[in-house]
Amino acid sequence: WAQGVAEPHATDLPPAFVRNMVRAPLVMPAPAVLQTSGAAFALPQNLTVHWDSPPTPLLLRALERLRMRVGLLAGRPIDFTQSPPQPGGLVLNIRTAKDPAFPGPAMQEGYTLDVAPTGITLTAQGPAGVLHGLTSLSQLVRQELDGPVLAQAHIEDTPRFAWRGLMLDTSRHFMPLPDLLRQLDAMEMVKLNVLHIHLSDGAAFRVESKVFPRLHTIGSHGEYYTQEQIRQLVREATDRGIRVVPEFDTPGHSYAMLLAYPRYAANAPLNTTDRAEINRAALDPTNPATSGFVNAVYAEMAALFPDPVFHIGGDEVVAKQWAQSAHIAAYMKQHHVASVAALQADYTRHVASALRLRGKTVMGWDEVQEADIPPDTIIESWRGPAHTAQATAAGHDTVISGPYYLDRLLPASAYYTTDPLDMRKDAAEARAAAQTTGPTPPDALPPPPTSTDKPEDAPLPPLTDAQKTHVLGAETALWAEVVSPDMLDGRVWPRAAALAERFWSAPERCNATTLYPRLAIMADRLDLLGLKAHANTQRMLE
Ligand code: TNX
Repeated sequence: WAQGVAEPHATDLPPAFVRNMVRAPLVMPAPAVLQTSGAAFALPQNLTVHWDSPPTPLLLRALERLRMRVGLLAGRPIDFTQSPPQPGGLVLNIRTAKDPAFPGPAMQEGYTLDVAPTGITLTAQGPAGVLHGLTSLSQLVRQELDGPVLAQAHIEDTPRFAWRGLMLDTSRHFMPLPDLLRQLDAMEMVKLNVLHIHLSDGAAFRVESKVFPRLHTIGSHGEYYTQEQIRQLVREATDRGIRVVPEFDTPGHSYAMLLAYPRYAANAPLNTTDRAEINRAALDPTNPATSGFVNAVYAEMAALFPDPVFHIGGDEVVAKQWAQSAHIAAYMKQHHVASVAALQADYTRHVASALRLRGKTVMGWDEVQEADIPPDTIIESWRGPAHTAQATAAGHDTVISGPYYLDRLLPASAYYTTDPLDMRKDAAEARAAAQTTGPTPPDALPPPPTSTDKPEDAPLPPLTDAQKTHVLGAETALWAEVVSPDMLDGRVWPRAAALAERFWSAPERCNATTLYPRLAIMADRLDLLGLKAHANTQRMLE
């Protein structure tokens, strides 16, 4: 919005249209199938819950969250009774299978939900499907003048992408644990299932280390998560079906680690306050002790996070940092290392194989694919579709984040209209196209390039079906150079709700025309969960 893009304003829409929209059940992200007659029935004071097989403690906690949320959305408390049903009372039947892959890359998330005055039935493929079904059920509650009602509906639902992430940068600004926990509640509400947490960068290293305590005593400026807090974060995320993928960025973006342990630095001195310098400092990959140090740091950190995926960063190694260092240049010559990229590849292979022995799948920003790396490395594409094309063609599983950087301050619709599989350059091109040709319908391709377009901006050929199978999904990212914790909710929400729909729903289920009124309602719901999702909605709509 900073660029002042013209957007339809919610209040520009016909009032009847908005009213109808609000009266129709709003489940966001849009389910694959939602059938409704528009009818609704009074929400009872008491709901009897019947499980077809004994629920795990995790599912019982999910049910209690549902009870709390329904109470908030309904404006009055509701009681749940475990079976046997009371005569005449409404019964919520929950059927689910066990899913040993929960929570994780292969968890089963599908569910069906039937809501009628004669009873509610939720049938889920596994625990993740139960969580999603309960969330959808809560979104069928609304307040009418004569009391809260439940919309009658039949829902069949399953996500388009298995990886629907939110990346938060806790290095540039520390985000205290309660701020993160609030994001988990909001993520559950919109079915985002991966919290990618950027825990180390030039600015700070944010996790307590028992092996290398200077990492947090020196490297965090006193603001870090204790290991117990990390366990709590993972527990709360797991409860909500959310995976936590940690990132500790090396060999670039490592000033904070080097401040603590300067002997592994490529360049001295390390006494700057210049932000660009802090961003540039890199590890010395030619010091034989460096990868041992990193392996030990990674081993300690990897043990804190049960998810199989561990993100090693790998972005923006500034060639000069290494090439200008006399001893690194001499090493490269002596060992016939042809380029800085090849040097980084050697380093990546080293730390990746150590992580692999610990059962981890390694993930890195798209720079890590500039040389030979193991095929099971997951690539996070942030520099544009060419990198997505390259990674998927090489058989790497890929997560797309470049078009979804929230710190670029684009309006919600500019992010929303960019499909992860669209091979246009990014949301900026989508906006430019919208400005020259009128509003871009969802999923429209950009106009053909004109002669003034730079060649690198030209649309790329679409991904082949084989390449598409390697796109795990996408994530929206908030870099926090200029985002303090008090600004967090307003920067992320409700725009991340729009992207959650883009990542969950099939393109034909995404509707840009109704996006803003729907986001306004979602922001209301998120505020009920304790967020400040409305902090920026006015600006978002401008
Ligand atoms: C580039 S995106 C970075 C981050 C910055 C971001 C925004 C990426 C992998 N690296 O270190 O925070 O730009 O300034």
